Amino acid sequence: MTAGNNSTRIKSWTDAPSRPAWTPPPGAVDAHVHVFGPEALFPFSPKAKYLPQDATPEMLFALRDSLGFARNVIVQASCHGTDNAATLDGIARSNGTARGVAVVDPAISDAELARLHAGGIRGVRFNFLKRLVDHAPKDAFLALAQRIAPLGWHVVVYFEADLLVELTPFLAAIPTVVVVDHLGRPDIGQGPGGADISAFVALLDAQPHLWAKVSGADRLSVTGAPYDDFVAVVRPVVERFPDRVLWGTDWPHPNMETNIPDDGALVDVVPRIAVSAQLQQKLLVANPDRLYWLAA
Ligand code: 0GY
Repeated sequence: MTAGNNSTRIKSWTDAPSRPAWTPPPGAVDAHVHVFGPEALFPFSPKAKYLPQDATPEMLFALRDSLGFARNVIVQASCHGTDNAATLDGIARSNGTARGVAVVDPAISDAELARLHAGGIRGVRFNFLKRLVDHAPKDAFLALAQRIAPLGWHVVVYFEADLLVELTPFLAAIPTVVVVDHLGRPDIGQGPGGADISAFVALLDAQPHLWAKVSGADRLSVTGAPYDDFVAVVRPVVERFPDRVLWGTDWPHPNMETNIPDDGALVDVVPRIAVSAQLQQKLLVANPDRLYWLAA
Protein backbone atom coordinates (compact mmCIF):
# COMPACT_ATOMS: atom_id res chain seq x y z
CA MET A 1 0.00 0.00 0.00
CA THR A 2 1.16 3.53 -0.64
CA ALA A 3 0.92 5.99 2.21
CA GLY A 4 -0.99 9.16 1.48
CA ASN A 5 -0.75 12.28 3.57
CA ASN A 6 -1.77 12.10 7.21
CA SER A 7 -5.36 13.22 6.54
CA THR A 8 -6.07 10.33 4.14
CA ARG A 9 -4.86 7.75 6.64
CA ILE A 10 -7.06 6.11 9.24
CA LYS A 11 -7.27 7.26 12.84
CA SER A 12 -8.27 4.71 15.43
CA TRP A 13 -7.85 6.54 18.75
CA THR A 14 -9.46 9.41 20.62
CA ASP A 15 -7.53 12.58 21.41
CA ALA A 16 -9.60 13.10 24.53
CA PRO A 17 -9.66 9.89 26.59
CA SER A 18 -11.30 10.15 29.99
CA ARG A 19 -9.24 9.93 33.14
CA PRO A 20 -9.82 6.52 34.69
CA ALA A 21 -11.61 6.45 38.03
CA TRP A 22 -9.16 3.77 39.19
CA THR A 23 -5.47 4.44 39.89
CA PRO A 24 -2.93 1.80 38.79
CA PRO A 25 -0.21 0.78 41.28
CA PRO A 26 3.20 2.51 41.16
CA GLY A 27 5.36 1.20 38.34
CA ALA A 28 2.37 -0.12 36.36
CA VAL A 29 3.11 -1.36 32.83
CA ASP A 30 0.75 -0.93 29.89
CA ALA A 31 2.09 -4.02 28.13
CA HIS A 32 0.38 -3.76 24.75
CA VAL A 33 0.75 -0.53 22.79
CA HIS A 34 2.01 0.38 19.35
CA VAL A 35 3.54 3.38 17.64
CA PHE A 36 2.79 4.36 14.05
CA GLY A 37 5.53 6.30 12.27
CA PRO A 38 5.95 9.18 12.14
CA GLU A 39 5.63 8.13 8.53
CA ALA A 40 8.06 10.80 7.30
CA LEU A 41 10.81 9.13 9.34
CA PHE A 42 9.58 5.55 9.48
CA PRO A 43 7.57 4.64 6.35
CA PHE A 44 4.98 1.89 6.50
CA SER A 45 5.66 -1.49 4.97
CA PRO A 46 4.71 -1.97 1.29
CA LYS A 47 2.78 -5.01 2.58
CA ALA A 48 0.82 -3.05 5.22
CA LYS A 49 -2.87 -3.98 5.35
CA TYR A 50 -3.86 -0.63 6.85
CA LEU A 51 -2.33 2.86 6.74
CA PRO A 52 -2.79 4.73 10.00
CA GLN A 53 -2.13 8.33 10.91
CA ASP A 54 1.02 9.00 12.90
CA ALA A 55 0.76 7.83 16.52
CA THR A 56 4.07 8.98 17.92
CA PRO A 57 6.02 8.09 21.07
CA GLU A 58 5.31 11.54 22.49
CA MET A 59 1.56 10.94 22.11
CA LEU A 60 2.01 7.53 23.75
CA PHE A 61 3.91 8.93 26.73
CA ALA A 62 1.32 11.68 27.25
CA LEU A 63 -1.42 9.04 27.29
CA ARG A 64 0.62 6.83 29.65
CA ASP A 65 0.93 9.71 32.12
CA SER A 66 -2.72 10.72 31.89
CA LEU A 67 -3.84 7.14 32.55
CA GLY A 68 -1.56 6.80 35.59
CA PHE A 69 0.85 4.25 34.12
CA ALA A 70 4.64 4.33 34.47
CA ARG A 71 5.86 2.08 31.68
CA ASN A 72 4.96 0.61 28.28
CA VAL A 73 5.68 -2.41 26.14
CA ILE A 74 5.67 -1.30 22.51
CA VAL A 75 4.62 -4.17 20.24
CA GLN A 76 5.68 -3.88 16.62
CA ALA A 77 2.52 -3.34 14.55
CA SER A 78 1.97 -5.20 11.29
CA CYS A 79 1.83 -1.96 9.29
CA HIS A 80 5.56 -1.56 9.90
CA GLY A 81 6.34 -5.08 8.71
CA THR A 82 9.74 -6.37 9.87
CA ASP A 83 11.39 -2.95 10.05
CA ASN A 84 11.39 -2.25 13.79
CA ALA A 85 12.85 1.27 13.52
CA ALA A 86 9.71 3.04 14.78
CA THR A 87 9.41 0.68 17.75
CA LEU A 88 13.11 1.13 18.59
CA ASP A 89 12.73 4.89 18.30
CA GLY A 90 9.84 4.79 20.76
CA ILE A 91 11.89 2.77 23.23
CA ALA A 92 14.91 5.06 22.81
CA ARG A 93 12.79 8.13 23.59
CA SER A 94 11.29 6.60 26.73
CA ASN A 95 14.11 7.15 29.22
CA GLY A 96 14.03 3.48 30.15
CA THR A 97 10.27 3.36 30.64
CA ALA A 98 9.59 1.24 27.56
CA ARG A 99 10.64 -2.14 26.23
CA GLY A 100 9.56 -3.74 22.98
CA VAL A 101 8.44 -6.79 21.07
CA ALA A 102 9.74 -7.03 17.50
CA VAL A 103 8.51 -8.66 14.31
CA VAL A 104 11.48 -10.03 12.40
CA ASP A 105 12.31 -11.99 9.30
CA PRO A 106 13.13 -15.48 10.57
CA ALA A 107 16.40 -15.24 8.58
CA ILE A 108 17.56 -12.36 10.80
CA SER A 109 21.27 -12.41 11.70
CA ASP A 110 22.60 -12.89 15.22
CA ALA A 111 24.15 -9.42 15.00
CA GLU A 112 20.75 -7.88 14.25
CA LEU A 113 19.15 -9.76 17.16
CA ALA A 114 21.89 -8.36 19.42
CA ARG A 115 21.19 -4.85 18.08
CA LEU A 116 17.48 -5.26 18.85
CA HIS A 117 18.31 -6.48 22.37
CA ALA A 118 20.52 -3.43 22.96
CA GLY A 119 17.58 -1.31 21.78
CA GLY A 120 15.24 -2.78 24.41
CA ILE A 121 13.54 -5.60 22.50
CA ARG A 122 12.70 -8.57 24.71
CA GLY A 123 10.48 -10.71 22.49
CA VAL A 124 9.31 -11.55 18.98
CA ARG A 125 5.71 -11.59 17.77
CA PHE A 126 4.23 -14.28 15.55
CA ASN A 127 1.04 -12.97 13.95
CA PHE A 128 -1.41 -15.51 12.49
CA LEU A 129 -4.22 -13.13 11.50
CA LYS A 130 -4.73 -13.43 7.74
CA ARG A 131 -6.22 -9.95 7.55
CA LEU A 132 -2.91 -8.56 8.91
CA VAL A 133 -0.14 -10.71 7.40
CA ASP A 134 0.36 -12.78 4.24
CA HIS A 135 2.54 -15.53 5.70
CA ALA A 136 2.99 -17.20 9.09
CA PRO A 137 5.63 -19.92 8.54
CA LYS A 138 5.46 -22.18 11.60
CA ASP A 139 8.71 -24.07 10.97
CA ALA A 140 10.69 -20.86 10.50
CA PHE A 141 9.05 -19.37 13.60
CA LEU A 142 10.09 -22.41 15.66
CA ALA A 143 13.67 -22.13 14.43
CA LEU A 144 13.66 -18.46 15.38
CA ALA A 145 12.21 -19.26 18.82
CA GLN A 146 15.19 -21.56 19.44
CA ARG A 147 17.53 -18.69 18.63
CA ILE A 148 15.87 -16.02 20.80
CA ALA A 149 15.49 -18.27 23.87
CA PRO A 150 19.15 -17.84 24.95
CA LEU A 151 18.69 -14.07 24.89
CA GLY A 152 16.09 -14.35 27.66
CA TRP A 153 13.40 -13.27 25.20
CA HIS A 154 9.91 -14.70 24.87
CA VAL A 155 7.36 -15.12 22.09
CA VAL A 156 4.10 -13.22 21.63
CA VAL A 157 1.50 -14.85 19.42
CA TYR A 158 -1.64 -13.36 17.92
CA PHE A 159 -4.31 -15.75 16.68
CA GLU A 160 -8.08 -16.12 16.72
CA ALA A 161 -10.02 -18.86 18.49
CA ASP A 162 -10.60 -20.89 15.33
CA LEU A 163 -6.84 -21.57 15.08
CA LEU A 164 -6.34 -22.78 18.66
CA VAL A 165 -6.49 -26.52 17.93
CA GLU A 166 -4.27 -26.27 14.87
CA LEU A 167 -1.67 -24.20 16.75
CA THR A 168 -1.59 -26.36 19.91
CA PRO A 169 1.44 -28.51 18.87
CA PHE A 170 3.25 -25.45 17.53
CA LEU A 171 2.78 -23.62 20.84
CA ALA A 172 3.92 -26.69 22.78
CA ALA A 173 7.18 -26.76 20.81
CA ILE A 174 8.20 -23.17 21.63
CA PRO A 175 11.02 -23.27 24.23
CA THR A 176 10.23 -19.92 25.88
CA VAL A 177 7.33 -18.19 27.57
CA VAL A 178 4.57 -17.58 25.02
CA VAL A 179 2.20 -14.66 25.57
CA VAL A 180 -1.12 -14.97 23.72
CA ASP A 181 -2.52 -11.62 22.65
CA HIS A 182 -6.11 -10.79 23.57
CA LEU A 183 -6.62 -14.31 25.05
CA GLY A 184 -6.58 -15.81 21.57
CA ARG A 185 -9.68 -13.80 20.68
CA PRO A 186 -12.45 -15.98 22.12
CA ASP A 187 -16.09 -15.33 21.29
CA ILE A 188 -16.99 -13.47 24.48
CA GLY A 189 -20.67 -13.71 23.58
CA GLN A 190 -20.51 -17.40 24.55
CA GLY A 191 -20.15 -16.32 28.21
CA PRO A 192 -17.78 -17.51 30.97
CA GLY A 193 -18.44 -21.19 30.33
CA GLY A 194 -18.28 -20.82 26.55
CA ALA A 195 -16.44 -23.22 24.28
CA ASP A 196 -13.81 -20.70 23.18
CA ILE A 197 -12.67 -19.51 26.60
CA SER A 198 -12.91 -23.06 28.01
CA ALA A 199 -10.58 -24.31 25.26
CA PHE A 200 -8.19 -21.44 25.96
CA VAL A 201 -8.13 -22.14 29.71
CA ALA A 202 -7.55 -25.85 29.01
CA LEU A 203 -4.63 -24.88 26.76
CA LEU A 204 -3.07 -22.78 29.53
CA ASP A 205 -3.62 -25.64 31.98
CA ALA A 206 -1.87 -28.05 29.62
CA GLN A 207 1.02 -25.75 28.66
CA PRO A 208 2.50 -23.96 31.69
CA HIS A 209 4.77 -21.79 29.53
CA LEU A 210 1.74 -20.02 28.03
CA TRP A 211 0.65 -16.64 29.37
CA ALA A 212 -2.47 -14.63 28.48
CA LYS A 213 -2.64 -10.98 27.60
CA VAL A 214 -6.01 -10.16 29.11
CA SER A 215 -6.47 -7.17 26.83
CA GLY A 216 -8.81 -6.22 24.01
CA ALA A 217 -12.03 -5.63 25.94
CA ASP A 218 -13.07 -3.24 23.18
CA ARG A 219 -12.26 -5.75 20.43
CA LEU A 220 -13.90 -8.74 22.11
CA SER A 221 -16.93 -7.32 23.92
CA VAL A 222 -20.33 -7.82 22.34
CA THR A 223 -22.12 -5.50 24.76
CA GLY A 224 -19.57 -2.65 24.60
CA ALA A 225 -18.41 -0.31 27.37
CA PRO A 226 -18.26 -0.79 30.33
CA TYR A 227 -17.51 -4.30 29.01
CA ASP A 228 -19.48 -6.38 31.51
CA ASP A 229 -19.38 -9.42 29.23
CA PHE A 230 -15.58 -9.23 28.94
CA VAL A 231 -15.22 -8.89 32.72
CA ALA A 232 -17.39 -11.96 33.36
CA VAL A 233 -15.28 -14.10 31.02
CA VAL A 234 -11.83 -12.76 31.89
CA ARG A 235 -11.91 -12.35 35.67
CA PRO A 236 -11.78 -16.16 36.21
CA VAL A 237 -8.76 -16.36 33.87
CA VAL A 238 -6.84 -13.79 35.92
CA GLU A 239 -7.73 -15.62 39.14
CA ARG A 240 -6.67 -19.00 37.74
CA PHE A 241 -3.35 -17.80 36.26
CA PRO A 242 -2.34 -14.77 38.37
CA ASP A 243 1.37 -15.16 37.57
CA ARG A 244 0.85 -15.64 33.82
CA VAL A 245 -1.18 -12.61 32.77
CA LEU A 246 -0.33 -9.22 31.26
CA TRP A 247 -2.60 -6.30 30.38
CA GLY A 248 -2.48 -3.44 27.90
CA THR A 249 -4.63 -0.68 26.46
CA ASP A 250 -3.77 -1.62 22.86
CA TRP A 251 -3.43 2.11 22.03
CA PRO A 252 -3.65 3.35 19.25
CA HIS A 253 -6.14 0.54 18.67
CA PRO A 254 -5.27 -0.55 15.10
CA ASN A 255 -8.29 -1.10 12.86
CA MET A 256 -10.78 0.12 15.49
CA GLU A 257 -11.55 3.36 13.62
CA THR A 258 -15.28 2.64 13.46
CA ASN A 259 -15.49 1.74 17.16
CA ILE A 260 -12.84 3.83 18.89
CA PRO A 261 -12.55 2.99 22.58
CA ASP A 262 -12.05 5.42 25.47
CA ASP A 263 -8.70 4.51 27.04
CA GLY A 264 -9.88 5.64 30.48
CA ALA A 265 -12.81 3.22 30.28
CA LEU A 266 -10.40 0.42 29.32
CA VAL A 267 -8.23 1.11 32.39
CA ASP A 268 -11.32 0.96 34.57
CA VAL A 269 -11.77 -2.66 33.46
CA VAL A 270 -8.57 -3.64 35.27
CA PRO A 271 -9.86 -3.58 38.88
CA ARG A 272 -12.89 -5.58 37.73
CA ILE A 273 -10.82 -8.42 36.21
CA ALA A 274 -8.08 -8.25 38.90
CA VAL A 275 -10.10 -7.52 41.97
CA SER A 276 -7.47 -7.45 44.72
CA ALA A 277 -4.40 -5.25 45.16
CA GLN A 278 -2.28 -8.40 44.98
CA LEU A 279 -3.74 -9.47 41.63
CA GLN A 280 -3.39 -5.94 40.27
CA GLN A 281 0.27 -5.83 41.37
CA LYS A 282 1.01 -9.10 39.58
CA LEU A 283 -0.89 -8.17 36.42
CA LEU A 284 0.55 -4.68 35.97
CA VAL A 285 3.92 -4.74 37.76
CA ALA A 286 5.45 -8.09 38.78
CA ASN A 287 4.54 -10.10 35.67
CA PRO A 288 5.68 -7.55 33.06
CA ASP A 289 8.78 -6.87 35.15
CA ARG A 290 9.74 -10.53 34.81
CA LEU A 291 9.43 -10.57 31.03
CA TYR A 292 10.65 -7.11 30.11
CA TRP A 293 12.83 -5.54 32.80
CA LEU A 294 14.32 -8.46 34.74
CA ALA A 295 14.88 -10.88 31.83
CA ALA A 296 18.52 -11.48 30.91
C1 0GY B 1 -3.58 -5.42 18.03
C2 0GY B 1 -4.54 -5.88 17.07
C3 0GY B 1 -4.56 -5.67 15.73
C4 0GY B 1 -3.48 -5.22 14.93
C5 0GY B 1 -2.18 -5.51 15.13
O1 0GY B 1 0.01 -5.57 14.43
C6 0GY B 1 -1.12 -5.18 14.18
O2 0GY B 1 -1.39 -4.53 13.17
O3 0GY B 1 -1.79 -6.14 16.19
C7 0GY B 1 -5.79 -6.01 15.03
O4 0GY B 1 -6.06 -5.41 13.97
O5 0GY B 1 -6.57 -6.85 15.53
O6 0GY B 1 -3.26 -6.14 18.97
O7 0GY B 1 -3.07 -4.32 17.88
